Amino acid sequence: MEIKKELPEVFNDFGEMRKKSFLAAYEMKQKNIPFVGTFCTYFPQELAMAMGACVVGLCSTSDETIPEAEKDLPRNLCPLIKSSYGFAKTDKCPYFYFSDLIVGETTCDGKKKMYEYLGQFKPVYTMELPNSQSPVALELWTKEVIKLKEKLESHFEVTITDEAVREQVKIMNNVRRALKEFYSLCKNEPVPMLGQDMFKILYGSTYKFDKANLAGEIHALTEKIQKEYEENPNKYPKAPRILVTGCPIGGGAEKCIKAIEDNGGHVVVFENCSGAKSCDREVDENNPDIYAAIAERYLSIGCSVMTPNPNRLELLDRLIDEYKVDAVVEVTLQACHTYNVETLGIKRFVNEKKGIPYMAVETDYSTADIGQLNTRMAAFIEML
Ligand code: BJ8
Repeated sequence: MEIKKELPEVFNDFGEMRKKSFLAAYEMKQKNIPFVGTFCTYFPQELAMAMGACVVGLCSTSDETIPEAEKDLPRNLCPLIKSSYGFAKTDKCPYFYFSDLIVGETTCDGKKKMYEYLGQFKPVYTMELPNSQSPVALELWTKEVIKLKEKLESHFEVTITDEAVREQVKIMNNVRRALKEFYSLCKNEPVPMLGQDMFKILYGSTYKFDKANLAGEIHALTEKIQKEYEENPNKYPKAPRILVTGCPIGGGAEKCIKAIEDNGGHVVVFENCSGAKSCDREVDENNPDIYAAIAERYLSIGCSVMTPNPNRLELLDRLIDEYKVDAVVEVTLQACHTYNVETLGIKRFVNEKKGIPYMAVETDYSTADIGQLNTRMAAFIEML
């Protein structure tokens, strides 16, 4: 595969992918392709893909529908939850509209309670995600993975074969590897692309529905960036290298990436759900029990809903070393208790174990704090 367009255009195309794919989704609906709407990285998407369904992320990331959501939900709730509920209530999200079934998981308290209300608008199925990664928890989660397969089979009146699941596992592992290879470009110093552009690809690729061809497309893009970098390695001058961690940061919260890079830093890696957290681990294709392999891989995601949450530290530890990170910025959404409480542990780990500076930013999807964000980032980056 060859990418003909110039890089800025490719980045912008991916940046617009959520909107651009509305039409593709509509066309798929016309062909009676089922849609499964999801809100979380813990959703084992290979199962829905194995019945030919399109899996679409429904987490909304704009403050447009928050006032409507606040008529029903508490104001001091995470903006991701309010925004997602607001889009469902006002029927403004085409992906929600197209979804035949919504699958949630018992992650944080706000999200799992929201799923109960989403049932007013769409059929909802909630998987019981344990909040730890112990052997007992894995046993429960493996059963939940099998129960999900059975639910999909009964809801859509289809049969999901083990072979079809294995095939989708291979496809998704290829996508994970390709994305990992892509963002690994930023191990280079100076960087070959901005964090803002890297994020557009990572986030936009989740709205590319043809997963079988996605890995090839990402490979081609990686090669193109690599080639341009070899020709012009100093396009972006050396700058402090920042790792971003914390809550998902699509949409309104992308202002934090911009604030870092407008004030002299480069985001070299994202640990969040739109970044390494979703791609780092693969499903073990050689495990004779493919459902156990899927359960094992998904349960190991290091989200703050887990107690304890050692896998987040393990991933951060590796990324800080591999990407020669100078400082960590943690972005949390207001009223996200699990991530906000975990900031203390992350700060201690980054400062004491890794010996580098750390800053936490609590934000929402509005533009109200952009001035303050810029001031704080400028001061932080100048200190590095
Ligand atoms: S695996 S990060 S997508 S739960 S920000 S709604 S935790 S109050 S989004 Fe998440 Fe899955 Fe974890 Fe990833 Fe609750 Fe926090 Fe809001 Fe959150």
